[in-house]
Amino acid sequence: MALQDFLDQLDELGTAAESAFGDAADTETLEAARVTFLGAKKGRLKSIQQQMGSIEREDKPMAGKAFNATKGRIEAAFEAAQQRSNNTDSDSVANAQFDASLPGATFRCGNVHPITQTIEELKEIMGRLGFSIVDGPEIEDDWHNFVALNIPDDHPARDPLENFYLATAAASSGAKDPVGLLLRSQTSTVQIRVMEKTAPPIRIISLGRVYRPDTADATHYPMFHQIEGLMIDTNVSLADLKSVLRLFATSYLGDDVTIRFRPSFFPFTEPSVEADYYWNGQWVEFGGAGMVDPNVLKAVGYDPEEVTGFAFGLGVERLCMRRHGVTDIREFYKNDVRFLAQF
Ligand code: FA5
Repeated sequence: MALQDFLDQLDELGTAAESAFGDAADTETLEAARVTFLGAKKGRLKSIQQQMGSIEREDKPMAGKAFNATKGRIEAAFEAAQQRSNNTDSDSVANAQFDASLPGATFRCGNVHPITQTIEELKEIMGRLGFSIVDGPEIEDDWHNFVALNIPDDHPARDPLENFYLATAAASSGAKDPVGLLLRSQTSTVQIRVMEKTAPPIRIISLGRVYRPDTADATHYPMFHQIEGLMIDTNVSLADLKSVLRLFATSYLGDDVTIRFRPSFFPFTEPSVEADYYWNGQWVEFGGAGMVDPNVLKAVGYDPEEVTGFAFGLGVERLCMRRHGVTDIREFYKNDVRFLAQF
């Protein structure tokens, strides 16, 4: 057989195969076309291959090369057609299953985190008692977290093991005393910030995150929230503190709540008390409080002979736990929606 005739046949076969595969509308037609062109025994490609034996010896290399190229071309056309057919099939399966009368997929609505809900409620209760809300920074300096609160240099509350000092932020802050920058360990810092800028009378609360390197257990977490209250005026007494704290506790926890005050010590209050509530057979501490120490009043420029005041700092998580019967503070921060969706 002449080489040119062989090459012409190959070319014609390639074109015919491409068109047959391209036209195949379903898998049966495609399979039939595959058998016609690529069938192992009687396929048209196979029969052309058999004709190679009659080609002149010196033309054989060229004929072989052309044959392989055509084989590749036909196989590629088949694979492309097969791919198209698979896609169309899966589309048609999806289309067949789509039922426009079915209700749409429902989306679960998120809800407000229980601690955020508690914060909102506490603000509301204290708002009714005439306290306004102020905010303070979470990164604090030595002055507001310790010095102005009458916490001396050698006090254990300053220990690096009790605080999250910020080495990086401190170095780059340009603050007067950069070594002392830390994540605030209590919201009492806000008392100082308010008194520095405002003349008495004062009646504020501040709610926010505080940080302590406490090991997490059922009642402790290294990041938690406090509500700080401060009232400064002429003739404010410990009796006022007691009434406000009792009203606060019963408004949030319910009239049946039993609370008690224990004598305590805080460097920034004198006298100081610890407030506990009774729950699950034991007393749980929910906050500290006391009459603002005269040294603190002096540090912010007030005259302790003219004004007095009380302050308190309560753990928001502990209040929320009591209210909702949560026995482990860690549940609030596991981000388990099965827990969070209950509030
Ligand atoms: C203070 O932080 C004082 N600043 C409170 C205060 C304010 C006293 C104003 C006087 C005047 P204390 O360290 O006890 O006090 O913390 C107050 C409350 O925060 C505790 O009673 C407790 O309810 C809560 N609390 C303390 N540590 C944790 C913790 N790791 N996890 C969760 N709650 C905590």
